[in-house]
Amino acid sequence: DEGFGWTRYNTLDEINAWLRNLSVQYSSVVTLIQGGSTHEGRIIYGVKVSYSPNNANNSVFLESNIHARECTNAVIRRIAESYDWYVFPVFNPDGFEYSHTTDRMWRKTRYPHSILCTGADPNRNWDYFWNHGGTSNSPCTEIYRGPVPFSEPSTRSMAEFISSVGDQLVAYISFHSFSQLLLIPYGYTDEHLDNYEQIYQIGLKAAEALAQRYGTEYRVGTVYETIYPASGSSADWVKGVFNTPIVYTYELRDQGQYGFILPPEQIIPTALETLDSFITIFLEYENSISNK
Ligand code: 0X9
Ligand code: ZN
Repeated sequence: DEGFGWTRYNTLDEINAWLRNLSVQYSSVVTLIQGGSTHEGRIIYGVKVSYSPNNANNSVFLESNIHARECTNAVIRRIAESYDWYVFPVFNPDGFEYSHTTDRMWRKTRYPHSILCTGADPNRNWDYFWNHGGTSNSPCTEIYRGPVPFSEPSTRSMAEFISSVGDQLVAYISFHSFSQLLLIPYGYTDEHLDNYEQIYQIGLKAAEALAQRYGTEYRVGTVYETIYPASGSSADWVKGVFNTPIVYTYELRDQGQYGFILPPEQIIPTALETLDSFITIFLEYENSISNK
């Protein structure tokens, strides 16, 4: 066992061990968090990174791998000491483990909703305009929304955790793959947010910064304008319930050549270009509030 690495896809145990090591090695800054739990009894681990007790109301939340097969393994850097960071690399650990051991293309949770088909789509299961389009009530589909909102222990427990810091968040970012998109809420309606234009312009600048490194092209917009309607996502829930100023969903590389099985050589380039866009988002956001 080589332990955690940035040039390959890590297992759940390796990622959790890495989070734990960070919290031991940088104990004055990094705290290990048990955010929630899953149907199969796993704990959903994250870290809180905080350089100053003054940052509490300037917090940023990052989630990835709510869809099991979308191993992103990317992105996280200490770009700023001026925010508190909540980072949850594996939002769906049951699915993630299953994707590594049994079926690489697994997407959903592992909750046995029907005899024939396992799991619900954890990004259709959140309780904000749940069942408002772009979902299915058939347990055998990839977009099964679950029998009721928050039927999945993982989404329900993470919603509880997010609620405990929800009012302190200035940003919430959800990482997915693939398609090279920077998505803006909402996914349940084609009506634009009040400040859509501002968020869109920030998004365009972020996409421009991202493209500058390797030429990777992103499109910016809502799911209605780019892919397909989708209600019950974590991003919609956070935006709708807490009105968090900055909410984006990334669909990382690529555009379908490799799709979910992106070659590991692309992990670091993906992380670096994403970080470029990320820094732009925060700088532009800081500009926009200081000019108000
Ligand atoms: O379908 C999804 O859940 C996401 N695409 S994926 O191919 N990774 O499955 C897009 C969800 C975006 N929804 C919102 N941001 N509302
Ligand atoms: Zn996804």
